[in-house]
Amino acid sequence: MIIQQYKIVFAGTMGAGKTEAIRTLSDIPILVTEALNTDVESHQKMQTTVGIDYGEITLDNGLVIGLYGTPGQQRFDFMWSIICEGAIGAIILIDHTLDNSIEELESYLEIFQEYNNDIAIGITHADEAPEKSTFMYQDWLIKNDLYHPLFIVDARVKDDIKLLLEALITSIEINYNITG
Ligand SMILES: Nc1nc2c(ncn2[C@@H]2O[C@H](COP(=O)(O)OP(=O)(O)O)[C@@H](O)[C@H]2O)c(=O)[nH]1
Ligand SMILES: [Mg+2]
Repeated sequence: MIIQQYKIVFAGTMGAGKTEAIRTLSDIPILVTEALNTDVESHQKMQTTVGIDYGEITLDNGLVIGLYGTPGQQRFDFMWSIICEGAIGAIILIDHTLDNSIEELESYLEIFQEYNNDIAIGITHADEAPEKSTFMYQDWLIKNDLYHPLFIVDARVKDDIKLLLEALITSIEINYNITG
């Protein structure tokens, strides 16, 4: 696997659409790598393997960005710091159909803000819970003085995920001017 200089990490609840989003965006067939759990202290089972998705997208300016999907389960959180190392930003996907979707958003933001402050949020599966309002996410962000870009997206729809990625890249560009 060629490790790209620039990487963006996809995180979020299980089934939210991380793998699908990477597949939707990637210019190459996505890869799933196996990572070995060597963190014996917090994880007894030495041989646990976890899947990490990998794809790549070439931006209009020719910049190639590696897209990394993190395992969704909380118990694999030791992996996140490894995957997030050197990432220029993160996309957090939250499944809107979850009863505790706000709490999930809060906890993923809390964790990933430690690694990186460039985060875009995608609320997925909204089509599956039309009776549940999606306004609460923006309200919650404002109430908590957070200004991450947030969109209601479907991970299967390329335009949706591109919008999310572009919002993230814009905020990264403002901070780092990576495209020079
Ligand atoms: N109905 C619906 N399905 C979605 C949406 N986003 C993703 N999916 C589907 O949800 C399933 C789980 O997605 P996946 O990418 O495997 O989730 P992951 O665990 O986050 O990697 C897949 O079948 C996706 O196609 C959405 O907004 N609406
Ligand atoms: Mg997945």
